[in-house]
Amino acid sequence: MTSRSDTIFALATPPGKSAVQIIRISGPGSARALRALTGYVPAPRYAHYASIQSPSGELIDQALVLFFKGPASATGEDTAEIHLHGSPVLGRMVMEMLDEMQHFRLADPGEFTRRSFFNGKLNLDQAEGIADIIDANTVSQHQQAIKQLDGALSLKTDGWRQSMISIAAELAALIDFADEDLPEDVAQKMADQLQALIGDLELALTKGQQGMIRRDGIKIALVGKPNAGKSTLLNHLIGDDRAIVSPEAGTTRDLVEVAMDINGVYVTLTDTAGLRQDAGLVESEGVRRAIKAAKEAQLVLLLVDANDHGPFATYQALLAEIDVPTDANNQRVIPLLSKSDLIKTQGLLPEWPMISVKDGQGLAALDQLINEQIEAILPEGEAPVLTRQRHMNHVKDALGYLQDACRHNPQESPELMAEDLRLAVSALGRISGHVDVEDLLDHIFSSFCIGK
Ligand SMILES: Nc1nc2c(ncn2[C@@H]2O[C@H](COP(=O)(O)OP(=O)(O)OP(=O)(O)O)[C@@H](O)[C@H]2O)c(=O)[nH]1
Ligand SMILES: [Mg+2]
Repeated sequence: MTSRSDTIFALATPPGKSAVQIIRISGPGSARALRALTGYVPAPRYAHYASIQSPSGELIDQALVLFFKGPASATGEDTAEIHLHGSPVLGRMVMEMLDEMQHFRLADPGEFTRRSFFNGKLNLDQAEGIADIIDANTVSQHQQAIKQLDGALSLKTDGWRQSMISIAAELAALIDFADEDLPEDVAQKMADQLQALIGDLELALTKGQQGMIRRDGIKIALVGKPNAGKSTLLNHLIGDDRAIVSPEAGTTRDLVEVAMDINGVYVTLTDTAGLRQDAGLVESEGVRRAIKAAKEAQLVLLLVDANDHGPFATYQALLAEIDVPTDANNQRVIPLLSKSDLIKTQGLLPEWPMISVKDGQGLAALDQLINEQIEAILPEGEAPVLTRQRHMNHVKDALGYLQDACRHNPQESPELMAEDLRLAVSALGRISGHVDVEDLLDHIFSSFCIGK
């Protein structure tokens, strides 16, 4: 049974040997724990050098201990930190001592942050920001996450909510004075305000696609017929011998995924099985996965062997097979003529980049092309505030209600319009956790690890 009145503890640093490890404690027993371990409770917010002793009085470690009196703490409760030397056995000994104490237990994943939320220290979107900061692999992911922790998303959605609430307040006045003559432009003014809000939400949704891509990383898939040189190119791009290369057609069967940091953007490169119709059972599964990877990628590098008899027809056939729209906003296909060292006539198809991993032709240009594409998918500028599908879903819901609200005439049926606005406000409130949040909590906090 987990209860919010329990005192929880967990290792806040990664397991394993290190210079220092930190055990965090939160709950009403925090002061009691420090007294049991060190013999006293240090003054709040001051670091104290203390001897940690076992229940039988043996010295276990010399440690730094801190006490924070709630509500002035990260979780809003009494909390404590014990900075021990980084020995796993020592960490276990102290945690076992804590576990022996009454109403103490190991924290569930994300439980510290969950308590911060319940005690009003964080909004839900800020809690997600913490998870994203810890998970960030690149500078741009970090920048987006710190903005969210700083409350950029709550600020935006609160602004929208306030605008909707003020329109709803005007509608309430219309309901109260239904029989009186109102200025003619009232309905028009409201329609304009609603349209402006709808425009804002639509723009945020469009930019939110970029926010999600920045958070999850840009996916680049290498696709082509067997033997086109995909694995060779992957190995070159990552500077490592990751994928098997051989003259045999059908070498790559499974997806080979490699994560990279390209100019601060998190990018996953995926090498795929060569596409062909007459593949055997295992290879067909590889082909199925290759097509799926191509559909999920924002950028597809479509390799056609420069020796191919009809490169353009091959390109068309491959395009048809992966069935990826070439003109979609966040999805692009770039044809590449590979193994250009093998053909004598250059400029076969002047508009297609020619590359040869063997003699290096076109590789610098390809790097530049990939950089340009990444910039096109994630343009510089103000970072988007919506970064997760969850945010997008709530904003889409709110948008739907606003569109419904627009269909009513505020003078004829102000109450119906007000109801749609209430629903829109409530949908947006779910982003920061202002309303009806219980059902969302498990989902959000379950992705945290223990000690957060
Ligand atoms: N001359 C030349 N040969 C290349 C080049 N790139 C790859 N090759 C050769 O082409 C053959 C196939 O290369 P891979 O990289 O295995 O091709 P693939 O597209 O991954 O093939 P599958 O995994 O079977 O679909 C190998 O023998 C490579 O050495 C190149 O730029 N020039
Ligand atoms: Mg291969």
